[in-house]
Amino acid sequence: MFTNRIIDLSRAETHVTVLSKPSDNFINGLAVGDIDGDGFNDLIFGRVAGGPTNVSLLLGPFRPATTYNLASMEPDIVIRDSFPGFDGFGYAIAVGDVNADGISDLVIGNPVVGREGFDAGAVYVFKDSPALVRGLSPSVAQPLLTILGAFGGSDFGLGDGLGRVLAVADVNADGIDDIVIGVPSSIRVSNGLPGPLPARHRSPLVLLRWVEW
Ligand SMILES: [Ca+2]
Ligand SMILES: [Ca+2]
Ligand SMILES: [Ca+2]
Repeated sequence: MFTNRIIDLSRAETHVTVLSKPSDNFINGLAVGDIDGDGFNDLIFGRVAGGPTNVSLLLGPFRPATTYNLASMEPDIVIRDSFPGFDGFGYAIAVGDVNADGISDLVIGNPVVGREGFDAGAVYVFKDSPALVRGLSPSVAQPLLTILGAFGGSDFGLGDGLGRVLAVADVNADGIDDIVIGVPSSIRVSNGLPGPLPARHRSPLVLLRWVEW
């Protein structure tokens, strides 16, 4: 039994390590799930790699005591935003079977997708597809569903920033995974009218359940 144990990564031996290219970076989004339905969990992560952000997948199983160095190998799958030019695709990533077909799906946020000049943000749902299962790399992936955040207007021009925070789980216990979306930048004014200061500041969590998309 571990009690108040501290692990110092500078001294610990990791089971599996994934290294970015020296010129690249991983970004916030990170998730684990069996996207291709082969029974082995896969690793999904957002990254900046010489251009707009993308979401990359390494398909399991992972060999123990192995370093996967992206300086000398490519990820199995790379997904790029279908709205190029907004550099936040993969800021948040979650995995779950949201359409109840038995295979995990990918839910990806891009909080800087703009609408009329404001960071409204968007959340995409990518169904397991033949392209994903075969490990192809669609340069522009077509999501099964796109959820757009609200833009500025009476929200003081901030936009919702949808896609910064995500979770997928069966919240309402109907056996189907639901999508939970945080809206961190949402600012509303009282009675819906613009004013000099927000009368209240709400950061809602939104729950979406599957409805035959
Ligand atoms: Ca897998
Ligand atoms: Ca599914
Ligand atoms: Ca549910």
